[in-house]
Amino acid sequence: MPPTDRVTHRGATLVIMPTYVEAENLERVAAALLAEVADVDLLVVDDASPDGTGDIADRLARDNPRVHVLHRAAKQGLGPAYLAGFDWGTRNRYEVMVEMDADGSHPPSALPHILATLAADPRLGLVIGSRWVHGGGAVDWPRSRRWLSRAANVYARLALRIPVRDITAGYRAYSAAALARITEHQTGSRGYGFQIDMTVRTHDAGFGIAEVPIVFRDRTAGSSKITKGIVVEAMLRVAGSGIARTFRPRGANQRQRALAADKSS
Ligand SMILES: Nc1nc2c(ncn2[C@@H]2O[C@H](COP(=O)(O)OP(=O)(O)OP(=O)(O)O)[C@@H](O)[C@H]2O)c(=O)[nH]1
Ligand SMILES: [Mg+2]
Repeated sequence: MPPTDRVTHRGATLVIMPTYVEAENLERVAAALLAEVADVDLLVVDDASPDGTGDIADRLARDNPRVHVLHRAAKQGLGPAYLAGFDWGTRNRYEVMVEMDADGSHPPSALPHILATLAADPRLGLVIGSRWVHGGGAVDWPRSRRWLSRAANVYARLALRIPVRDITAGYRAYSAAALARITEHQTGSRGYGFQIDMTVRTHDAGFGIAEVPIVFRDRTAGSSKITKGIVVEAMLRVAGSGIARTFRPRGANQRQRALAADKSS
């Protein structure tokens, strides 16, 4: 049964948590979030996980009015799950929407800082919980994975010419105004490519982007859904958008930014 639309959430914050086979993690991670940050609601977007994650989400929603669940019929990847979550959040009038993994990698203790940063500057459309700014990091990651993430970010930053240190990060908060501009015609790639594409769209639409440090922890239970295909998809997308941005008419980005600034003033 689709969740009913409500109009009581204008001005509020929704944390969207996509899940696929996270039965070992969801309850603990949701409880930590709701305890740590009093004034956010949680939407779990489950893609028919065969391990009963969706049933756990339903029970959490029954027990706590702050929790909502969107069930989708089959596993379709991270991007489409988030787009469905943003759509639900927009229809329910949330003004800030947060992306957060269900595996415990994203510390809820960092969320107040992320939200305060977004609220403090109306020019910002996106605040990223960043591993690769001063004070951030990834503990218990093997050195090889740390370097892979850093190298991917350097590659993306150079190819896209965007001043963001952690463009693949999955812990981030968007204003509803930015989402309204950037989700149009977004089809949603499966993983890192989605995060990169959304960051580029935010930047090109003229919204500011800030990064605040987070310390990312490797998942301690359940298994990763990241595949080689998702990594290759992201690299190809970066190459494609890098080339497209190179050949865009001079000043196109600046014109778009000026337009956004006009609209928001
Ligand atoms: N709804 C939905 N959620 C997904 C899908 N793929 C991954 N997720 C969820 O998205 C979040 C991130 O996926 P992870 O596998 O943890 O990706 P990651 O954090 O880059 O990889 P690890 O560091 O290995 O955990 C988790 O909460 C997953 O359960 C999907 O196809 N549909
Ligand atoms: Mg993870």
